[in-house]
Amino acid sequence: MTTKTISTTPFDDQKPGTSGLRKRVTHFQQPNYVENFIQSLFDSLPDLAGQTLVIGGDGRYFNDTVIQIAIRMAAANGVGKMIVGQGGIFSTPAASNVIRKRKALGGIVLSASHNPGGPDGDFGIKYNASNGGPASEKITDAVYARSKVIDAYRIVEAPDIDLSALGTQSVAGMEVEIIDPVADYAALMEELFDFDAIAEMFASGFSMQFDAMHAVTGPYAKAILENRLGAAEGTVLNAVPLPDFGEGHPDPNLVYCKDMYDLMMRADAPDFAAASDGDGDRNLIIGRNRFVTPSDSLALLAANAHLAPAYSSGIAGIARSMPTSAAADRVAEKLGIEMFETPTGWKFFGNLLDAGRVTICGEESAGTGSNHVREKDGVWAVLLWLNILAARKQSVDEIVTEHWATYGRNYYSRHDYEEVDSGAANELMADLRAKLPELLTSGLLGREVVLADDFAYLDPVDGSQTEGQGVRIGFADGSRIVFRLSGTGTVGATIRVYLERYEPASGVHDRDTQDALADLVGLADAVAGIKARTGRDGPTVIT
Ligand code: G16
Repeated sequence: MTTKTISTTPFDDQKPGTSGLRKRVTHFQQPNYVENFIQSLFDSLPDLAGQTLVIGGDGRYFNDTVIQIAIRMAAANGVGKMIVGQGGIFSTPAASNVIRKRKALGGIVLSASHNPGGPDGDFGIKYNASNGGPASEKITDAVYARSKVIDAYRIVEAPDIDLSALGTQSVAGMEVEIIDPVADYAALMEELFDFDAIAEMFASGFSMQFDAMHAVTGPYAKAILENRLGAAEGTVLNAVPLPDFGEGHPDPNLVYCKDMYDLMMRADAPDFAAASDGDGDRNLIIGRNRFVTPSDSLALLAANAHLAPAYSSGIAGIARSMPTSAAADRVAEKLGIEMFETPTGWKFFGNLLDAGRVTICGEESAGTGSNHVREKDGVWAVLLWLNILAARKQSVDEIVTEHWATYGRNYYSRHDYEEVDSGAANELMADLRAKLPELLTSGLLGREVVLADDFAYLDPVDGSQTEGQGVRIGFADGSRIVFRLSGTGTVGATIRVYLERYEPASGVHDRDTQDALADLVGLADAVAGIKARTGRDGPTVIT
């Protein structure tokens, strides 16, 4: 088999976003687009020769094609061994676990997360480092810099490997090991949680639904919930991963899981419902008659984590992304542990987790996780919830209501304006930044403004500084509006408006969220002129 060096010319748009490079499938299908990005990655990993890399993805359209290309390129670039999930499958947290367990140099995870798939859908490539976590900006910046000047890539001529056959194959002398993508992950979950208590809860009639959305978590949820924990057959819905997610949108929120939400608001609902996204790192949690916001879920999981064996001696600290509500901060305060506020992007939690400063992390974008891997983890969040429910023997609604009575409630919502004109969105953000000093001195529509800045983060572990992470406007009563542009969209720009109002422990906790935040919605539009600038009547998605 021969190694070929193929001449190429650079693309100018291979800058990884919040979580890797995400584009339309058709964009990735341009000649050399995938090869350029993978070669730029390999060129940015100085210790690649002879090392082990992990590869797999969420099974979306184009997954297999890119795996075959990456394997041939790895062989040509001197990689020692590739570990591949059978069928090309790895959930993002399972890939993180395998990278750590097998002491790989890193891994290539193929996913566009919660974005739709199929020939006209989205695709993505991200790199995770040896700690199992998303590559730091140092690495992604290097990949981008390389992608702008690349003039050749290396690839071997070899037939496709058989992705379905467990065991070892060889590609131009490089070992390729195909492993069960579920086994190691399921074993890890069994170490972390009290499976006996959860199984007993199911045996005594506890009912749940888990919507895998025809995405990657189907095989994981079937193996763990139904086969190991004894949940009724059929608990896992849409369990078979499909290249186009059954034409669905694998984003576990109240828009794309509306049927599940409606079911859970009925008197005859199951006890618990959950869903996960394309690559299995996000989660949606709904109890009978109670939707749990991701920000509240983070706070609740942190406050109750000690009920699970893995966290029984307490948690070291909590981290949340800046736009996530401050509900978890109150838990950290009560527990007397450190609390960190980081920019959006799981990569910013890695150093804190590696340094043992935090145990549990979470984001408003439906992500929670812990130090068991270096990614957010949808199935983990569901299992921790189940462990807590089994230990407390209360309903989700009771647990949430008690939590608010203890800590107060952070009414919270995110309004997204998707696929708006990029120029208009950038101008909106620039104008907001320019207004910040004046807001501090003059307030906004009669409301005193106590915080007006563009969030910057100083990483306490490695001292790196990250600027321009979102405009924050805070009011005297603890309410807050945050504006930022999404780093994961593939068309135009997505403006995210995060709204939060704190109601103390003694206050009213059963108001409708949108009603409770209505004044902030008005203030947000007044200061940013969103409707006038985007021509939209209202948000595309409200979560
Ligand atoms: C990714 C990141 C998360 C981030 C989310 C939304 O999640 O890993 O850290 O919160 O995107 O980012 P943005 O607001 O920039 O769109 P995922 O699940 O899409 O990989």
